[in-house]
Amino acid sequence: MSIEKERALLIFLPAEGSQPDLIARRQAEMLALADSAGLEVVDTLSQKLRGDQRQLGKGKAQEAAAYMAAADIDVAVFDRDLTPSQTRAMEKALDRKVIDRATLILDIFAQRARTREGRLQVEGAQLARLLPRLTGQGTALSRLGGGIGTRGPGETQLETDRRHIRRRLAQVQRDLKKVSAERQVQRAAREAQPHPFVVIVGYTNAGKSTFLNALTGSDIYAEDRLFATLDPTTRRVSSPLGELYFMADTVGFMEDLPPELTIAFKATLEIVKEADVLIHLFNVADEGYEDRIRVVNHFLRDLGGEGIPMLYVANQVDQLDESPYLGGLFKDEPVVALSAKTGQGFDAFWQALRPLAEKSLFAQPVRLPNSAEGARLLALAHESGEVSQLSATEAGISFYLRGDRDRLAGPFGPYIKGPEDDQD
Ligand SMILES: Nc1nc2c(ncn2[C@@H]2O[C@H](COP(=O)(O)OP(=O)(O)OP(=O)(O)O)[C@@H](O)[C@H]2O)c(=O)[nH]1
Ligand SMILES: [Mg+2]
Repeated sequence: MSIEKERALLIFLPAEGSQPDLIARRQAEMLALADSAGLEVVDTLSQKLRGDQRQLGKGKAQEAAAYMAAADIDVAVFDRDLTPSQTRAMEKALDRKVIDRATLILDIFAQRARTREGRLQVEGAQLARLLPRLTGQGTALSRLGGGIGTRGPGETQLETDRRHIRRRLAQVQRDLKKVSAERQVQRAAREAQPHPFVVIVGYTNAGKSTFLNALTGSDIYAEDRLFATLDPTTRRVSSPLGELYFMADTVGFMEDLPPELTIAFKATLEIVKEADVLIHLFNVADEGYEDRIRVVNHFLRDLGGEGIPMLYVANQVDQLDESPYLGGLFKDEPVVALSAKTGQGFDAFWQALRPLAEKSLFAQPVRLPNSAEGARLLALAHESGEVSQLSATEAGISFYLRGDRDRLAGPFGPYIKGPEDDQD
């Protein structure tokens, strides 16, 4: 079996009037995607779409077909989503396998998925994408299902039909439910401890994993590849200021992610909703970082992350000659500049994180009455928070309580001890 990379021609079809710098960034991103998928990009071809043109023109297609044959290119990769009929038309015109942007991204995810949950989610996305494309098209099916090489769920689908895929999809969804029950157990274990839960989010390849590694001294997989991380990893981190946090790394976002994929990964990304603080990390050395921040914020809104305190982290400042001006971007939200690689700016990061994390924290002196109700609440305090400086007098049971605000503020709010009741 050959381990040679498949040789690819990238095809860009920018809409008329697209900004040149946007096109350039999009091309760079597509190159990185192809590279991350393990393709060897031999060349790129670009044609501006005119009027209601949706597809590579006939002349251009002939040119591309001749070139691909001469240069021994196996696959044409389009930087856009193609409908099944567009894919078939292009495969015919180019006489080569055709892959669109969504298939490419799904393929990268399929290669990266390590955990059971990750694999199930990717398979679910691939099946969901395949289903509406199964319209009894004979041979086209093998190509659509295949992705790059022979990966993906393609092989079994070759000799099967829609019903089989539906059945498999239902099974995947059932399995995912089971896995998600396991995650609930982990979540309960995390919530039993009174440390703020901090979730790092951002565009793919911004440096999220590198940053979490730098904070914890662990070695989560980080690489100059898109979608290096698929599965969230949670670590306990202690700050130089003495606080303890739970911090999680997440899968990166990207413009135009296939919708099947974002639906499939909703389960994994549930942790966004559970966060006490979100760290939105971006690569400030990247020219298009403002657009990327917007893309990520859009995903966060969809995932229920709105309203959670957010700290922006401008990463990779070591790549800039001078410190970046960030004032114009963020209204009231705090931002710190740092380098996950060199460690510069970390002090400012910890300082900025503390007040945000405290918003999620209940940390108050309380006094409970000497009654059955007081005893019940004391048991609850021990169970859901951290109790210290406990003393019992005739005036009541006093202690200092620390823990998750959502859990503690309700029951203990009425018993917060004010300065005036200090005589006990
Ligand atoms: N120069 C420089 N490179 C960095 C810095 N932080 C991360 N990198 C590099 O950026 C690349 C991507 O880093 P990752 O940590 O894998 O990025 P990520 O955000 O986790 O990416 P995904 O998991 O793919 O979403 C790696 O090659 C890192 O070495 C930094 O502060 N400075
Ligand atoms: Mg990562």
